[in-house]
Amino acid sequence: MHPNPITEAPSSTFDVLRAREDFPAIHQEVHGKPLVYLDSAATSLKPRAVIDAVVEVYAKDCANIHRAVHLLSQRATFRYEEARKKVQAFLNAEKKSEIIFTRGTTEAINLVAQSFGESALREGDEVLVTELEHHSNIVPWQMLCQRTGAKLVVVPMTDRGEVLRESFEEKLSDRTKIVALTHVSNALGTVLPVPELIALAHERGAVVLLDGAQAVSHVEVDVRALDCDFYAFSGHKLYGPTGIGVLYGKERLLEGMPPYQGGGDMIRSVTFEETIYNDLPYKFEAGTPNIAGAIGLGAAVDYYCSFDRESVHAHESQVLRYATDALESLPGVRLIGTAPGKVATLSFLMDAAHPHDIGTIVDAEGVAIRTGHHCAQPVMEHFGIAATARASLGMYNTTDDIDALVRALEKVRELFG
Ligand code: C6P
Repeated sequence: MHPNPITEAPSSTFDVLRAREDFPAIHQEVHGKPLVYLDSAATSLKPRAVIDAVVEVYAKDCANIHRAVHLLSQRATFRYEEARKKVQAFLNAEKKSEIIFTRGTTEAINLVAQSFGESALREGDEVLVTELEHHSNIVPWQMLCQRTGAKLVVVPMTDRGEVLRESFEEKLSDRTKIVALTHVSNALGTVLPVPELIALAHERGAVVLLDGAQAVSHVEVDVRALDCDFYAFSGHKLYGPTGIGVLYGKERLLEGMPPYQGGGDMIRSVTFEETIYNDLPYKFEAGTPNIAGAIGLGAAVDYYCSFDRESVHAHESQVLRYATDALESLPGVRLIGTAPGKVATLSFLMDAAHPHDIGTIVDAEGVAIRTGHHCAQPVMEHFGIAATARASLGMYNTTDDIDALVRALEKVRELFG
């Protein structure tokens, strides 16, 4: 059992072998080999506590929320709203009403682009993104620019995969109304210097959204210390269920934004003449939400916070250093993305084989990695490549996993020469 995060301080040493016991999916064989899971940037494995929480909702507290007086509905509503409080505390948001449940990061960004973006942007205004963004933090803004006549401006990255303050300042202007930045790059693992970029954007009066999909499980996130205006993340990359995510927004901004979708629960009253919208956060949660997903996300936050997060991050950094050294010493391997301070992700190429062939051969050895453009085609374009192989870490990975990856890559070299 892990300590209760509310009543007990987590231990300052991270016992990875003990943590591994919490993740049932790790303990299986694929293709007759023990699974080595190195694809947590795509989705993390789920601990038993999260699986149990979701099962319990369907087995016991199976009811719709905010709608009925019967006990099951009251229990489900209570647990859903408790999950919101857990996320509030996790992000250090000032108010529970600033936490909106969405389907994931993608929906959270689309919500801001459509609701805030359409009311805030005029022709000639600018939306600033970086070359490092995931498609989810490009396409919604492109669509918004098409609708409003605003312009999408891109801050370039360096060949190491960094975003420099000077390049950012150069692209920022008095016409910049929205700055949408990834906190951590999914393709390269770069951690952007978001505190200083947010401060610069605010000096110009722009509103800042951070895409935290890859950040929440690898770096400390405090939305008040960062002073970001919006923060988006997905539950499934934080050891939680798929189909649930979060949009944090400053109350002042959320209050002024029109609803994103219309339907049940987002209204206070409806007549054919007029609809009065509900208060925050319900104004942005139309229809029956992913109740079990939100409760499962609450369990994931509890689970993750039951560890001393600094020691989890230190463990991941140590495994990443080990992996970087190991891959750098393999002949014919080239790392893509070498920004100092990067986290959890290693993109690489091999002279011998195409990334998809690498992925297929290492899979036969039991090693799960992702190959392709990682929904970050502009990053690939920067390096003049179509795809990379990507190994990405979760808290449960060990240096043994990296040794297994290296052995599998040696097989690739043997086969492709
Ligand atoms: N990246 C990856 O393998 P959703 O799909 O809404 O949960 O998250 C989208 C998303 C947005 N921003 C970043 C930085 C991301 O990494 C992702 C998801 C996965 O890298 C799947 S493409």
